[in-house]
This record gives sequence, C-alpha cells and structure tokens, in this order.
Amino acid sequence: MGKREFRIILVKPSHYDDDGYVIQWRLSTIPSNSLASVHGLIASCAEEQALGPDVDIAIEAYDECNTVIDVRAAARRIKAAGGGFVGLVGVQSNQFPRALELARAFRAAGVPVAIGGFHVSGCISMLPELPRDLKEAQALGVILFAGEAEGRMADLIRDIAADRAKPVYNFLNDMPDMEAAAIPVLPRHVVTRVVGHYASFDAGRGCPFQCSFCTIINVQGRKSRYRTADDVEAIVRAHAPQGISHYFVTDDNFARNRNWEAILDRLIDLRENQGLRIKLILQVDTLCHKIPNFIEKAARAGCNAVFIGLENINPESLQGAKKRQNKIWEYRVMLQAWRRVKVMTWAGYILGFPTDTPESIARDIEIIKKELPLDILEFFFLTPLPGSEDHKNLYLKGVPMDPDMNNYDLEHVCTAHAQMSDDAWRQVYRDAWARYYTDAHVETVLRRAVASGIKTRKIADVMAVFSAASRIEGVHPLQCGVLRRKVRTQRRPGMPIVNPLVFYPVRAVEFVTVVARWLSLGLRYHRIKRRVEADPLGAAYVDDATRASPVDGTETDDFVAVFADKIPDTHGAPKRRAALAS
Ligand code: B12
Ligand code: SF4
Repeated sequence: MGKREFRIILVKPSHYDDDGYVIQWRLSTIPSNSLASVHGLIASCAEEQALGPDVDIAIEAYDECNTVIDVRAAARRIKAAGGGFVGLVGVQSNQFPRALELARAFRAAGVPVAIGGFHVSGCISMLPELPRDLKEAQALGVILFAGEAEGRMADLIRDIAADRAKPVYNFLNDMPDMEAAAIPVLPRHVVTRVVGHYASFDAGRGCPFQCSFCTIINVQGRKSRYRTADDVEAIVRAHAPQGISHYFVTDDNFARNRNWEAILDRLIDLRENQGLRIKLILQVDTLCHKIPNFIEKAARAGCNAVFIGLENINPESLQGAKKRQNKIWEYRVMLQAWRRVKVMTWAGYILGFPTDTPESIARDIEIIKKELPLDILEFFFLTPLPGSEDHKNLYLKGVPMDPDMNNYDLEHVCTAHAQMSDDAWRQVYRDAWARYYTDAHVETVLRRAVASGIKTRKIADVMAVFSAASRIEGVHPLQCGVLRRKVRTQRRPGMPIVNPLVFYPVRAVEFVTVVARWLSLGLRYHRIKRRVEADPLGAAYVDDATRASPVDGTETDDFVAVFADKIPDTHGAPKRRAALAS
C-alpha cells in the first residue's frame, strides 16, 4: 500500500479595508514571522513522521497580504489528500473578522480549522469569559489555540487526524523554552512575495516591562526566553541554500535578549568569514546605546535599519502608560550612535495618550523634526488591544469600545479620548503624517543622511512609502505593499458585491490615479535627493539634531527643557538641570 497524505494548509489572514475589501498586494513589505514559526513547527512534525511512517504530512503556507486564497481549491486539495486541516495563523485582533470568514467557508466545505495567534491568546489570557467572536468561531467548530505551539504541534496534528480535537487548547500558563526549539522557516516561493526577500525569526520572546497598551506581556509572559547563537546559525543556514539572507528579527527588543552578543558574534562570523550576505532589521529600545558594543556589533552583523519603540516624547504620557524605561533625555544620543554606524533609524509614535491635544501633538512632532536625528517616523492611534491591560480595564469598567475587531489595527479610533473628539483625533492622525513628511523635512533627513554616510536612495525610498501609504493607499505603511489587489467577490459580509460593469471601470480609474500619485511623489523625492547629493558642502551639514549631544551635563537639549516639569525624578534624569535651563 502506498503512503497516505495529511495536508495542512496554513493561511496568515489579512484584514478588511474601510470599503470591506481584503487588503492584499502583489508583493507585501514585511514578512509574517508567525507563518514562518508555525510552518517550521509543522515541517519538523513532518520530518519526525508525527502521524506514523505511512503518512506524509504535506504543508502549504500562504500570507493573505500577498496571495489571494482560493478557498474552494484549497478545500479540494485537503479532501483529495484524504485528510488534513486549515491553520489560520498569527491572527491578530484586527484580522479576526477576516479569519472568521475564511473559517466559515472552510468549515462549510467540511474542512477542520484551527486558529491561533494574539487575538485568541490575548482574549483568553485577560478576559473573564470568551468574547462574542471567539464563541462564534467555536460555534462553527473551529479549534482555538491559545499560547505557543512549540512542543505541542504534534499532539494537535494527531488529535485532528484522529478526529478527537478539543475545542480549546490553552497553553498560556506554560511557556515553552525557545532553546533548540523548531526554527521559523518558509519555502523560497513564500519569502519572495515580500519586497527585498526578507525572511524573519524571533530570537527571544517575553518582556519584563509593563506598558499598559501592550499585549505581549500577557501572551508571551514577563519572563524572557531566548534562542541561542547555534539556533540562529541554524536559521541562517536553513535559508542560505534558498538564496535568502535578509532577516527581520521580530524580538520586541533585541537589545534585551540575553544572548545578543553571542548571536551577533556568530552572525558577524558568518558574514565576515563565511561570505553570507546577511542583512538585518532589528527592533530595540531607547537605551540600547548604553550597552557596550551593542550598536557596533549590530552594524557589523548586517543591521541596516533599526526600529525603536520611541512611542512618545512627553514623559507624562510615557509614565501614564507605564513605559517608564523610555528616558527622553537619552533619545538624541541613542539616535546619533546609530547614525555613526550608518544604520537607518525608524520609530513608532503613539497618538492619543490621555494628556495629548492636537496642539501638543503638533508641537511634539515639530520638536522631533528639529531636534532628533531620526529618519522614519510612523504614527499609531493609542488602541486598547485585546490582551492589553488597557483593554481589560475598559472592559471591566464597561467603557464603550468599538465592537468591530477589524478596526483594532492602530489606524482607527476604538474608544473615546479624554480631550479630543473622535473626529479631532482622526484629524490629528492625518495631520501627523503630513506634518512629519513635508518636502522640507524629507530634504533635511536626506541632508543628515549625506553627512552621516547613510545611503540616500534607501532613505528616500522608505520615506516615500511611509509618507504616502496612508495618504495614497489609505493603509498604514506596515500593511502596505506593491500593487494593490482587490478581489470583487471577497468583500466583507454585509457589504454588497458590486456589479462587474461598475467594479472594473472604477478599479481601473482608481489604479491609474494611485500609480500616478506614486510616480509624482517618487519623482519629487528623487529631485530632492539629487539636489541634496549635488551640494558640495553636503558632508559638512550639521543641525540641532546632528550636533554633538550634551552628554556631559554642561548643556541641555531644548526639548528636554520643554518637558522639564514632567520628567520624573529618577536616576540620571536631568530634571533640575533642565528646569534651570528653561
Ligand atoms: C513581527 C510583528 C509584526 C510584523 C509581522 C506580523 C506577524 N505576525 O508575523 C508586522 C510588522 C507586519 C506587524 C504588523 C502589525 N502588527 Co504586529 N507584531 C509583530 C510582533 C512584534 C512579533 C510577531 C511574532 O512573530 N511573534 C512570534 C510568533 C511565533 O508568535 P504568535 O504569532 O503568537 O504565534 C505562536 C502562537 O500564537 C501559536 N500560533 C499562532 N498561529 C497559530 C495557528 C495554529 C493553527 C496553531 C496551532 C498555533 C498558532 O504558535 C506560534 C508559535 O508558538 C508581535 C509582538 C510579539 N511579540 O509577538 C506584534 C503584534 C502581533 N502586532 C500587533 C499589531 C497590532 C500589529 C498591527 C495591526 C499594527 C501595526 N500597524 O503595526 C500590524 C498589522 C499588519 C498585518 N497585516 O499583520 C499586535 C497584535 C495585538 C492584537 N491583539 O491583535 C502585537 C501583539 C504587538 C502589540 N502591539 O501588542 N506585526
Ligand atoms: S511595549 Fe515593548 S517594552 Fe512595553 S511591555 Fe510591550 S514589549 Fe515590553
């Protein structure tokens, strides 16, 4: 008798835009690490023959952000195999409504479905009962998976194959060790659907801090767990034969990874002595420059862009959100340290802390432009994400929150603000992009790049995407991609399927308009870049942000002075000095 097949189809769902169409592209810009992790876990189950020697476990993986999912064909493939299931992977709250629709269609075709990711885990970890949408999934017969799947995947596969799967698998109280855990890896044809062919891995999970807006501590725990340098080398070596060497390292703060030095040393060796052309995007905190050698080694290991959790520059807001570890008086020194090793800096900024007003936000963005040598800035609405302390508190107090999970993408108002109306807050969000990405500021950032020896082309390209994603494509840059696809029939339930005679002409006009706007923006930025590069004095450019920083206490940054009365009296804080200066 020949071998049987058990086919597992993994889908990382996208979510709906405001018109109800699935947000998807020919190419997406950021890889899905959840998909790589779950794929890696199942690949190792297949290798270990988790269903016995006579059953082959076949795996398919798709990121819906860059691939249109043909539900009927996928269901047929599982049925033709004689067994299998669909895994909806890494489903965040904003993706849950879309995931539920996919689940509904697969369940209608008689296919088992399991859902995992931050929405399921965050809700189960923080709420006293299952919310309505998780109950709806259960009513469809969908298996809910909460917690991490390392060491648990084989049992789940066996349960599904034997038709004895439980409605809920909950491992939230038992975080697996990451050392020697299965590695995240995806086939090349999945990775090449991401711009720059970036793959991803997480070298650590968990975080000791307690930011009230964050879900990570309540899902991955406050005890950090790490991969080793050997694990990371295994990840790099698994990708190398596929010609993949660019990685987005998804640790929320790689600088806090206990194994950072061993990992970077190993990557430096692979790069400098073994010819692997590794490139890294890292996420770090605002104090990483205090760790001796961290920034220098990160650059030597191939880091060319770094995401920094700046969140806000007003100490009062940071305190309010329990983000006490962010010390604004360190920001400039930290950013300058990255510039010295020619790494592009990129920061997230949250709008809508309780004391924020349109005026204070406008002032703060101007301060950042003038005084912080930051390249890319991206904005988010402060959002009570399911799984966060903020969400739990509002839920328990019965404060109204948007019941539509599709809106929990940090681009929508989900609950009322203390000082701003919903409309004022939305306007603040729109204005923030326009205020930071003026042509004059794009020029300033490019001038700073020339003076620091950072590649201007890369900065200009990334600035174009961040400046225009929300304004041209109507989505946040992290959800943006190359060439938007809209499938007429994949519209959110409750919204009409448009007649093809109307849909396609409208789409054609929309497409041409969008392409024209991108071209015009690209051309404008290209002209700015040429002008900046042609300046013979470019290398000598200095401004308030790039000037040597007042680290010796003789001088105080102007922006620290602005917030002098809000800076807490903690060790190293320049409060009194700043107060005097102001
Ligand atoms: C990398 C990352 C991204 C990347 C890639 C997305 C991805 N998920 O791969 C990018 C930059 C695209 C991104 C964007 C966004 N992100 Co994000 N992101 C992360 C980050 C830092 C790491 C994700 C990750 O790889 N985790 C490790 C994986 C392995 O964990 P996991 O997904 O939970 O999967 C494990 C288990 O859940 C389980 N599992 C998962 N799926 C399945 C399926 C089955 C069948 C089974 C059995 C098990 C299983 O097994 C896995 C292995 O143990 C997390 C924070 C974090 N520490 O996780 C935020 C996080 C997931 N993101 C978040 C948000 C809000 C967003 C955005 C909406 C906001 C924004 N504008 O930035 C966008 C959405 C865009 C989009 N289309 O995805 C929130 C989600 C919170 C929530 N309740 O929804 C998080 C938690 C951060 C936070 N702010 O709290 N993100
Ligand atoms: S926002 Fe960052 S620092 Fe704060 S708890 Fe979450 S992961 Fe930790």
